[in-house]
Amino acid sequence: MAQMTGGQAVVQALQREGVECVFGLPGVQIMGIYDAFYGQSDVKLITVRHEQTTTYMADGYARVTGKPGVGLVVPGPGIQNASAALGTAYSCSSPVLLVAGQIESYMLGQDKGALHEINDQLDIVRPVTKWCQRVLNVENIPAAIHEAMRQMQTGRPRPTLVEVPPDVLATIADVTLSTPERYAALSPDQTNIQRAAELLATAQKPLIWAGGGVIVGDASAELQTLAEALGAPVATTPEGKGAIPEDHALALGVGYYGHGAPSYAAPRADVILAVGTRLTGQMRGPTAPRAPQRLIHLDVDASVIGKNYPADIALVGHAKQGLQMLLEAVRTQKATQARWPRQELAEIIRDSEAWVRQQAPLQCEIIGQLQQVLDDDAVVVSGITNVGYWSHFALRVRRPRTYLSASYFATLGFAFPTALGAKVAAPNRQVVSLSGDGGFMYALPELATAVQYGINLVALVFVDGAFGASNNDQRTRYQGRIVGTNIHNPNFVQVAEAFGAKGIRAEPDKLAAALQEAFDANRPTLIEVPVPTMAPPFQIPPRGE
Ligand SMILES: Cc1ncc(C[n+]2csc(CCOP(=O)(O)OP(=O)(O)O)c2C)c(N)n1
Ligand SMILES: [Mg+2]
Repeated sequence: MAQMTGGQAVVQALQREGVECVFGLPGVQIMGIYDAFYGQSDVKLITVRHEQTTTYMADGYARVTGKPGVGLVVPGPGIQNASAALGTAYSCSSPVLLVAGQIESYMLGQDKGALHEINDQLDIVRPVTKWCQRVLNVENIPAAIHEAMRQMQTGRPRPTLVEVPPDVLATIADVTLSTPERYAALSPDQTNIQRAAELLATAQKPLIWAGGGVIVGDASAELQTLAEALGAPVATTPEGKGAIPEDHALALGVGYYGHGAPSYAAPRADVILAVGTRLTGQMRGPTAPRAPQRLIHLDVDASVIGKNYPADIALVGHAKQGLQMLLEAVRTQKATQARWPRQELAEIIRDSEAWVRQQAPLQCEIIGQLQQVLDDDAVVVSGITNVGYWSHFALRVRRPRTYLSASYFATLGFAFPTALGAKVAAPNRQVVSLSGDGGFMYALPELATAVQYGINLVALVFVDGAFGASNNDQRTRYQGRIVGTNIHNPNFVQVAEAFGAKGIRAEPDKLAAALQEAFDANRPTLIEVPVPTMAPPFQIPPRGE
């Protein structure tokens, strides 16, 4: 027990739980927390230029490290500004704790229009958090932060929020810090594992769909071993990209909106094992599971099983434990010998690559240039931009936690600020964000943050003078009636330089050299790449539709 202010209790509790860095933006109600960062070096404070970035950075940090990321914002508009990023973290099952201010506790619930007041503020974050709580006593601050950590490290990790009024932050009390814990994983029911193993072992053509849950659950090694034991090809969702090295003979790559090698392989499978994926309803056309295919669904979140597609066998548990148990059970079975001939898989991949090259030649050129200079452990944040979508298919990713997408939230503007957080987590690795000219502008002022804190990432900005996906939609679905989708741009190279960052302009076929120059400079760098407006894969109908 020690005497401290509420603000100090927040920072000390975070430190106890292993938090090394907080991404914040100050304001009167949270100055008690800001003050507690003064004169200590255990927890680093990075101040950004818009609240969305606090939470995007916390998310990028969390996804690269696997540890919770923490943001800090004022109430009302602060929380609202952060909420698109909170929703992104929610859709990506990312452990992000947002610490938020409140109005004075004696003003709560009266809707008198206090500074930054939103009456019942927690109600607006409930749909995008797993758990949220108001703390009204200094003594309860460590327990609330501990519970947030527990929520994010058990079951399906999703964002949490703790709010503390300023008078509570200012109060001095005897505070006992909580002891950090390691939490047990959830194992699926052994009887169901046995049934699943029998089904898999007798399958002619088993296929595995690996989603973000494999990566979040650090189950890549188990996934690969089971795939090898079964001779089962592995399809991934964009969120699961990197769950198996994409140069592995059993790796099919990403299936997305009915495209990619999984769209050729999935219809031929007789038994599908889905792991850590909700099997999105966006699995259009040939990628969607359908009868008489048998579906085994393993997920730590029981509510996603059977939500989009009915499951024959439900396995509720963590991916790592579930896959390990399946492997042990499969090894006791007499496995069917004739599985996917290597030749068949090689042909599927060849056909799929040919389709991608034919549909998206310039995007493939750009992604090929990237691939030339990216290390295996480079982190790529794939934004809501044309090259971002095509990189789901065309970029070879070899490690988990190195390819970050926005999942079903598809949050325009997330790539650059999320990459800033990724670079804080991995300062000695290459970190690259892929943004369009529309999306990059959402967080453009954070170039200042990158320069101020020496966050030496590379931001690629694809400049087509348009909200390209919407513009292409008008060209194709609305008979070329272009309205409100062209955009005026600054000279991005000059903008970068005005911020004190490095700016480079590179044609698509010169991108590798520009990227190398950026990595060698080891400074925050923006590379402007002129491109025409191109078709995104989700605007191309899948085969057979
Ligand atoms: C927050 C949010 N607002 C709007 C959209 C809709 N949207 C999806 S893609 C897109 C255009 C993006 O333009 P740009 O960033 O320039 O990328 P491009 O498509 O041109 O490559 C828009 C407006 C979205 N996904 N998210
Ligand atoms: Mg654009």
